[in-house]
Amino acid sequence: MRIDILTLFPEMFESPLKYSILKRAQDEGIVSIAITNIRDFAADKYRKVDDRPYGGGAGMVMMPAPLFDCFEHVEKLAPRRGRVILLTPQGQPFRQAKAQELAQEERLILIAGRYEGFDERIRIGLGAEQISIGDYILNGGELAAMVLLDAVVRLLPGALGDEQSAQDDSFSEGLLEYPQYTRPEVFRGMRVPEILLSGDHAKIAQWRRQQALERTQAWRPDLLERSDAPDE
Ligand code: 6GU
Repeated sequence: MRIDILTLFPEMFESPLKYSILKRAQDEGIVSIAITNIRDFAADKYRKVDDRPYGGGAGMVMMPAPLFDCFEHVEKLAPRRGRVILLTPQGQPFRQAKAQELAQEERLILIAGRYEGFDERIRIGLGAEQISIGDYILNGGELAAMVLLDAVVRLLPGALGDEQSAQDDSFSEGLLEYPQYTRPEVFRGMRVPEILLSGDHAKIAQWRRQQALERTQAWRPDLLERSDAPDE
């Protein structure tokens, strides 16, 4: 997969891309990630990319011209156009199902905005879909783009090394995860549940399933209302 990110703060992406799974996935050619600075496509000598909103009001709005020029440059860097995604609090909520859907694509173009928002003609003219990572306001779309990127790349074949682990994760089945334990058997008076030491794999699977259902009921009952939740 190729992922392009258009941003006014390319340096923000440096560290997250340098570690762990995102680093390894790039080194192994599973994903290729390219960051492009929108400001490089500003037309004037002040490198201006935002302006005051028509109709008045607080804050500044991302101008269409630098973004269109930047986009058209980036589009040509690879053969396929792929999905074009604007990160904005106005977007559809980002969930695991969307991450799985995006992981099937050959190319994504992510656009991270700043200021009060994008000139509406950016969304319309680029035919972009809009994604939000939650119902709160961030200072810009960069962290949201990184969240999306992280969630999608770990689903790409080979990215985790262990194919089972993405399958078992919370949400891949619409439930929270069962509790996990590692050594020692007793820590500060707290014992590992006996069943996990029994070696009875069928019983352990059953117990884990029950735990996952109970915790979801207790902590995230909203997940059980969803259509992808298991019937149990
Ligand atoms: Cl994608 N952008 C901003 N600025 N705030 C957000 C968001 C995105 N998702 C949730 N809050």
